[in-house]
Amino acid sequence: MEISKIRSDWNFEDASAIYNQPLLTLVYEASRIHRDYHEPNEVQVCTLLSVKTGGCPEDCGYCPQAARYHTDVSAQNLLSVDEVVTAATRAKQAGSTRFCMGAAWREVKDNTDFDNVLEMISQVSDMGLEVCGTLGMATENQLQKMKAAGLHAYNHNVDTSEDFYGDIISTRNYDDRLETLNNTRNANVTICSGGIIGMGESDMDRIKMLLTLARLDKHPESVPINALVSIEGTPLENQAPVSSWEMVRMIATARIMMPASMVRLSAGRTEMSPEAQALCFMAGANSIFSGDKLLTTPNPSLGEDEQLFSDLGLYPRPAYRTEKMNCSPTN
Ligand code: SAM
Ligand code: DTB
Ligand code: SF4
Repeated sequence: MEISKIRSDWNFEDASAIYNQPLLTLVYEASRIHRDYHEPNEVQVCTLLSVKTGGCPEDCGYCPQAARYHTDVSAQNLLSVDEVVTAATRAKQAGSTRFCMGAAWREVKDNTDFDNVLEMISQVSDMGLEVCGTLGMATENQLQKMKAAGLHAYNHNVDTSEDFYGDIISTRNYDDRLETLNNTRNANVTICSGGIIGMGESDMDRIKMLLTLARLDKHPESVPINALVSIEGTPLENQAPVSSWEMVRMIATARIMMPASMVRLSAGRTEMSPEAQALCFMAGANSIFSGDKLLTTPNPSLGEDEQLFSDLGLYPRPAYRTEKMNCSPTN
């Protein structure tokens, strides 16, 4: 069968028809496309580290790190370069090939904290890890500096549809988000952008979010799909948990629409059975975060994930395999 093409001309009807298929038909199609572009038994293991926690001025309704909500997270200053290198060394020893540093900032500022982050990027990149940063809004110039320091990817999630965005966040708008993604592309840093399900959005919002990403001239090289981790003290504290079927549906649709991208099964795995996670891998997820903490919330333990990999016969993906991928449309 002919290999599926990479397209940026998706419309709502196309995306909706894919998303609304019976689940097993959807997973079958996603799995077939997954095999055209990826090794089906290879899953990248990534580690997150919050290098600057809490005290954020933004009002993202899901986030435990927003200063205005009363959550268990207390604000901390930027970690030292040594602390970050120690964490990255541990992550590498535990099998991670990608290391993502998160900061609870609205935007990157040109100050000494940023100089320190550049040094962190440089040292972690010298260890052979793919370095990803998620530091809020950033200019092209700042991204160029991070690129020169060794940054491989910048994570900046669109989170949901443009229509629903204002229900979740009021301190910035969708265009701000898209601008940073554009700056990332222009600085030649790979894009990591996805979203969260379970915030009260409709199926239409989920489809529109994937359309925003899949209609970019070049698809994001990396698409994290998160289930909301509902946090006491945030406006979304009482959201009903998403079912695993919804994660599978979202992952499969992302895989079909963005065949060459890494689709990352991100937050929410503590609530998923091994069987449900296996179905996510079948549907095209090829990355997880490992270690018992995401940024501030719990994640399955290393031991549980080793068991999962062993039961399913999965093996970790080496760093920098993205060079082989091309997320641009084929004609
Ligand atoms: N401050 C930066 C920003 O917002 O871009 C970077 C860090 S922020 C914590 C990174 C991403 O984590 C958010 O865009 C959101 O998608 C995800 N996130 C935050 N809190 C979450 C939660 N409670 N459940 C699921 N995902 C969450
Ligand atoms: C992404 O999409 N998910 C990760 C990463 N990008 C930065 C973060 C999930 C955070 C979950 C909430 C927390 O641990 O604070
Ligand atoms: Fe949380 Fe990032 Fe929003 Fe700040 S900008 S509240 S850290 S998601």
